Amino acid sequence: MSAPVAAEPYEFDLELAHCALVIIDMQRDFLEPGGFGEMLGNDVSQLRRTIDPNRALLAAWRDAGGQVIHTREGHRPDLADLPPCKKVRGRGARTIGDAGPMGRILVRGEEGHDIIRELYPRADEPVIDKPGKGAFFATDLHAILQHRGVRQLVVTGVTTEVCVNTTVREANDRGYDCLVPEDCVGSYFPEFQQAGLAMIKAQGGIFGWVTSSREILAALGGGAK
Ligand code: TIU
Repeated sequence: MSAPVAAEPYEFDLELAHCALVIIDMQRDFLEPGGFGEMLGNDVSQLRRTIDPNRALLAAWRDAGGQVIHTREGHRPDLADLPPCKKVRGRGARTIGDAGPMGRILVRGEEGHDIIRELYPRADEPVIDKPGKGAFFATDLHAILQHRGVRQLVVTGVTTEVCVNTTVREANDRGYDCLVPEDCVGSYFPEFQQAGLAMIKAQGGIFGWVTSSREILAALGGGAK
């Protein structure tokens, strides 16, 4: 059964039984004051405004019995999966794998790599550790979604124009319909927030649909199954 969600460029027919909420990279190093993101000079408040809407959506989605998947961007402690170009990009004094404000930067198992406590995964919710920007590259996400009969994704998290956009594009090419609630995705750069969302819904929904969490909550409240 599907429930209509008001969206752009047109209504999205949410089938909860075949839809997963995919929360992208809500990690301490990207969102918390004093983390890697802020160390690079970014304004983390631009990302932190997504925490409350994500928390409300996650709670309602769990209550409705929907599937939830979390992702984290990061690398093996031995950095064997870190492309040399990603290591040196930006010419920073400290880069991925080096000691950062919350442990080694973007290394699995370190404090800064973990998901913020407000959106912490439940034990039954898969966490996808991804070495790239997209959640499908070099991960088992597609296999997990296929085994669970998932055809649609609600994609939230950070950042809108980088890991969210890359994941939506990868998902679109693999045959998933993607719905992105604008208040649940964030960018350090307001102009990229706007452009990142505009690119998804342009040309009749070239990569997917854009909505707000309010509309998804309304569909869930209306008994989406
Ligand atoms: N998760 C994610 O978007 N990773 C990034 O590197 N984002 C930036 O905006 N740099």
